[in-house]
Amino acid sequence: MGRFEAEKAASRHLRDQVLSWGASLVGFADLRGVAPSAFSHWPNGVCIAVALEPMVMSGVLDGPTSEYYQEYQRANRLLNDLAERSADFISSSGHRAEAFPATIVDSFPGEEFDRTLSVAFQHKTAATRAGLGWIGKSALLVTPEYGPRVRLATVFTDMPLEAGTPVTAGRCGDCRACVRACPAGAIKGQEWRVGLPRAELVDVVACRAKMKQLLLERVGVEDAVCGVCLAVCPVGVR
Ligand code: B12
Repeated sequence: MGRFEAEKAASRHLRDQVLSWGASLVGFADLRGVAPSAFSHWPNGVCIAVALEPMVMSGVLDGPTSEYYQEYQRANRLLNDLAERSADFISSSGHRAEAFPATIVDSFPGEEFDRTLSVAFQHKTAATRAGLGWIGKSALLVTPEYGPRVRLATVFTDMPLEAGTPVTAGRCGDCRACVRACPAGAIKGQEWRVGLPRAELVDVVACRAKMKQLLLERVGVEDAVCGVCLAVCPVGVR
């Protein structure tokens, strides 16, 4: 078997494993020149997506519900487990790997996070590089299969993998469903392309403030979770 055939077979094997453990979508990203310096020694990323329950999401059309808040936590737990298992699986095949979890609330540098509303690596970058979907007007990853109703995690690795075809522009067209529905009025309505600053898509400060208010009012929990822009997207609705 030649190098490319071996890479292809190993990629297929890894994807099948992670899907069999409960992932909804698995893609491989060439991250060279894209990952920030703290991760630039990793050439590749495995992007793992877990789809959110359609029944739960259909209840989120005008704000967060306690069912959605539980679903959000379930997806995070499953993703963090899948990312760890994938890293272990890759390591056992003789390569190096590091899981970057779905949400890393405990290790967020509090004040710096409050100021930037950014973390060290964006899962959506790995996802578009893996070809799993595009960035919507909502600034969310939109997959053809599930729309934006997926949560994500990434595994960095030096394992040679067959990378997907990068997606570099949005495909929302005339649709403005998320722009109209956002309870914070935070989504500006721009079509995404690689390099477009986040601020041109979404007012993240307004989004976070509204999410906190709505979750407290409707669910009685102090956190920042909403989900309306996920729920109203028409892509991938079955
Ligand atoms: C901080 C944060 C927030 C902040 C800021 C949001 C934001 N857009 O940055 C606040 C609190 C407002 C927030 C809100 C929400 N969040 Co949030 N959040 C994060 C977190 C922890 C870090 C994001 C970050 O660093 N942002 C910095 C900016 C610069 O990047 P970005 O917008 O995330 O991504 C940009 C790049 O990836 C770039 N990009 C894409 N492809 C490429 C390719 C190349 C080559 C380059 C250079 C760039 C590039 O385009 C993106 C669009 O701006 C991520 C988890 C993670 N580690 O990724 C979750 C995450 C983005 N959130 C998520 C979700 C679902 C939400 C909410 C719906 C809340 C909820 N759970 O109900 C809302 C939606 C807000 C919105 N419409 O953007 C999901 C998104 C899933 C998806 N389908 O895309 C993530 C990925 C969590 C997860 N593990 O799944 N969030």
